[in-house]
Amino acid sequence: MNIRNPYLNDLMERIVRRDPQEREFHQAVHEVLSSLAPVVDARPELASSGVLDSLVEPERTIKFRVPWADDQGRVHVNRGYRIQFNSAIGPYKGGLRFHPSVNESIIKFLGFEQIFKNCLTGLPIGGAKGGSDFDPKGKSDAEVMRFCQSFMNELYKYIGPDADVPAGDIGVGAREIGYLFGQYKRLTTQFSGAITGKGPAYGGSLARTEATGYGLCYFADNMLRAAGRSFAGATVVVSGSGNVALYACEKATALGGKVVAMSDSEGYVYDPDGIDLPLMKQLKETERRRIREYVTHRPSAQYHEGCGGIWQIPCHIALPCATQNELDLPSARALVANGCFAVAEGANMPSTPEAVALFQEQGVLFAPSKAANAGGVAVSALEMSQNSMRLFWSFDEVDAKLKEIMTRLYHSAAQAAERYGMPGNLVAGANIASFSKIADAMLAYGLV
Ligand code: NDP
Ligand code: 2IT
Repeated sequence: MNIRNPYLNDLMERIVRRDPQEREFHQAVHEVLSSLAPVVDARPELASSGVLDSLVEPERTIKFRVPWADDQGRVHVNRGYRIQFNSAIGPYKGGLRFHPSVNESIIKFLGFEQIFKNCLTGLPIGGAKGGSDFDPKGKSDAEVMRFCQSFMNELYKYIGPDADVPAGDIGVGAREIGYLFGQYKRLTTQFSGAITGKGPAYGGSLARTEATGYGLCYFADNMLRAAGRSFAGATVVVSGSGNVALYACEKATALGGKVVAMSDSEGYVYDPDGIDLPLMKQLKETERRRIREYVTHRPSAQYHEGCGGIWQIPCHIALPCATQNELDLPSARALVANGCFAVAEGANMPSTPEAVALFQEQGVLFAPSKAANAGGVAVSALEMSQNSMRLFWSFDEVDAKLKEIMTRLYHSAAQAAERYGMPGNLVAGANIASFSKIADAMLAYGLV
């Protein structure tokens, strides 16, 4: 789809021509550039200075091989990535994803989104992302440990507390972070805040585990209340059953919602009595099992094969918390037809552009991922602060700061949307609110 500003449209076309296979990256960039037309109209120097041309090109792409041996001694070679996208307002910051679908386009889209998300937190962090096409599923702890150590044998050269600070994402949780940080510490003889999401026993922030899911609900709560709605009494569907989904379920329930469905990559469960969260955590977080096993413990619940069907379940609020492009146009149509009035994205870019357009047309309240899921990286930045100060804050202190950050973030996106004549459009608001600050920092440095 054409972007109405000719400079931005030409830039988009050049990006597609340069790397035609990077579909996810194009999708993320198109959304941002489309929102920026009114800003570039008002400030033509943003086009003539080349700052936007620089913003869409990573500062550095690191791509490396990761050899590791399985428990039978067979050698496997995976591919590792770290894309250090933009350091205009702080050290590179962003998670690592271990999933067989990982490729350069996916890491690039995630790194690009991270620049704006991190800026929106109001904390001094640049944008990056990394990962590997390694699949931790079905691997023993010893195999995961050897993979993580091999991954870090290369990555440690490029990261550090003032340079680049990785964290978790899909397939990278507490176990992987422990192995990665342990190897970083061995290789560098430094105990520093070079990785976040660490265990509380070794420098991790309390509430980091909960932060993305809780932050999502704090953001959604602000958006709902501004429209005279709330979680109270609402039926909620949460896709995924990983870190973000579990704690979104926990906070949505605490705020008065009833979560009736969750999923994994194979299927979904529908529990009309409300998801039994302790059971779900036991199965997915502690025992790493498949979600289908939920129904053997809760016979009143149903299991359905295929994760996409979850959006057919009637709900008032949808929280997609699994992965990119999991919510397409037919799913969006089903949500709208069933009376859904709000969608808040816990995963990164879970709704396709067509789904987002439908929500906006139909007046569904829509919270885009780069704003709504910023709570995770915000608490990561608070972990960096605690590590630098060699201090440790209580759970309640961190949670209070998270709530304040998400509330401020909601208002800055809502106000930017209003200022540019698009009230309620939080997609445009989030992009505009973060872009100006990043662009100003880049302009201040001059052309390099
Ligand atoms: P986890 O690995 O903890 O959980 C991922 C969940 O999504 C699992 O239920 C998984 O199912 C499901 N899933 C993964 N890939 C697919 C797929 N291709 N199709 C369908 N389902 C899939 O990851 P997180 O909870 O950390 O991350 C979820 C999303 O949130 C991602 O988009 C991530 O980028 C984003 N995010 C994460 C943050 C964090 O702090 N962790 C911060 C901000 C955003 P299965 O168990 O079958 O693999
Ligand atoms: O997508 C994300 O914001 C994350 N995976 C969290 C990044 C971080 O550095 O905590």
